[in-house]
Amino acid sequence: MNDTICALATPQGGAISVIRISGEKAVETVSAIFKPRKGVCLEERRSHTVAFGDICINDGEVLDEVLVTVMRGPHSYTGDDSVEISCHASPYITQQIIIALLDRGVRQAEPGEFTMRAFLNGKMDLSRAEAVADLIASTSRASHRLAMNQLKGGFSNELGKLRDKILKLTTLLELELDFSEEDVTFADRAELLQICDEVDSVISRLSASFSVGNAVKNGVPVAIVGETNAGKSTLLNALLKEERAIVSDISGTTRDTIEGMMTLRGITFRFIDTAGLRETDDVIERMGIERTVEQLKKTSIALWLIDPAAEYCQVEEAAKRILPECKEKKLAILINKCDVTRQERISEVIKWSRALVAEYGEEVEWSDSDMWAISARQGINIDRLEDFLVQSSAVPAISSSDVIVTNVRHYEALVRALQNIRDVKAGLMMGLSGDLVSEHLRAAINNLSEIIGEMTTDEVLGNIFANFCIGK
Ligand SMILES: Nc1nc2c(ncn2[C@@H]2O[C@H](COP(=O)(O)OP(=O)(O)OP(=O)(O)O)[C@@H](O)[C@H]2O)c(=O)[nH]1
Ligand SMILES: [Mg+2]
Repeated sequence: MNDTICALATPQGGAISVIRISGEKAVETVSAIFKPRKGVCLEERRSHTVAFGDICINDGEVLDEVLVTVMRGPHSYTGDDSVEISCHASPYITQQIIIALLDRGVRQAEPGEFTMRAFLNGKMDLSRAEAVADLIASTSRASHRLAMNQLKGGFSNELGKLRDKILKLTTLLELELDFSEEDVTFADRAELLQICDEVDSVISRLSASFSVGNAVKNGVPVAIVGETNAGKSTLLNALLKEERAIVSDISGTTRDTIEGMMTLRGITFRFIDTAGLRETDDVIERMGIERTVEQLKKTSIALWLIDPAAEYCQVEEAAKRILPECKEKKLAILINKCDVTRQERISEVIKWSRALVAEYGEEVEWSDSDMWAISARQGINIDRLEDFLVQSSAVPAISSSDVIVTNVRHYEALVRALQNIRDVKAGLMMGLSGDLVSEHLRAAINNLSEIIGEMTTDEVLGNIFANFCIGK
């Protein structure tokens, strides 16, 4: 049986709170504690109407004046009868209303349970349900667009078309199987191969879009690296425009990685400030330095900060650790503290750095114009850095019809489907029999079905919805 659930759907603070109730007994339970000021009781009201009245608990004591919205299933978000109570946002009031509901047999909802019910009731497929969480978490125009496109079903439609194509392949092959006794080859294998190629190219495009989708959703990772005291934490704070990391003139101030997100011209970046690189006997600092190198591996853009007051050997030491990890990454070399450094010295450090990149920076995406002097503390030439970041992010502008994969779960299923389609192609080309080939076709269909949730286990569903907020 579908029991009735409730949750506070709005955060603490603000003027109004919304309590959501959904399930078979939603209307009658709220009706038991709600007295409309005018008109008939809640049970007799039409769907999708709002009633004004009082919440009365403990023998008729008026707790609050509220608005109650009734949405009857199946035309509600969850597909079940649903009620929303908009009350004043006092923690006492919301708590008392929820206690009154629980006393009448309603259960507190799990995170994402309303959306899970919408999925189980067939109101939306799984990839659209996941888009709801992305929409709530969206922080930029691009991440909002991606979530909205997915919610509107763009991705689901594309998957539907793919499945139809694969099903067509299966049918053609099965036809061949049915008549195999008579030694007739119905399916023209050239035609089958062509359909395979079409499917391959669509899945390839979708899975390749994940790198963009992931960057939009989670931010383009940018590591800030360099020797100790170069001013990395100062730069992080300057970029984020807040005092996120501790800055001091003591070498080795930052020991762990510190992250901060910010959006520049519609693109979200995730900046990672790291422990300064130097030889050290300090165990904790050494662990921090190992993390720096690990972080560098995971990012697509690196900012190497150099303190022009450093000795050549210190800069070379940092170069040896940083540059080999920057293969195929965009790199900017920033000569910091230009506010207190003579121009001749800056020119000298620029000359060293150029030579060091030539020596240790094989395959690094870097050109001479990707090196300039800044002052992290005074904010000098930070705008040039912002230009560099936006140009290097490789995140294209996203239109409202683009289908881009943003979810690891979808990406992994697509990669598996692609492998199966490639196995089908190989089988067809080797002239394998239809039944051997169709096994991979069925597997590919299953992979796509996992994404929209036609084939999922309770465990998978539990994991997905556990990441939602309570009340959604
Ligand atoms: N004059 C000047 N000083 C700066 C500038 N940037 C940073 N500093 C100073 O340099 C010192 C070190 O700065 P941090 O930002 O802590 O350096 P860091 O690279 O994070 O150092 P570690 O965490 O120890 O690796 C501090 O005293 C900063 O105020 C700058 O642009 N100009
Ligand atoms: Mg620091």
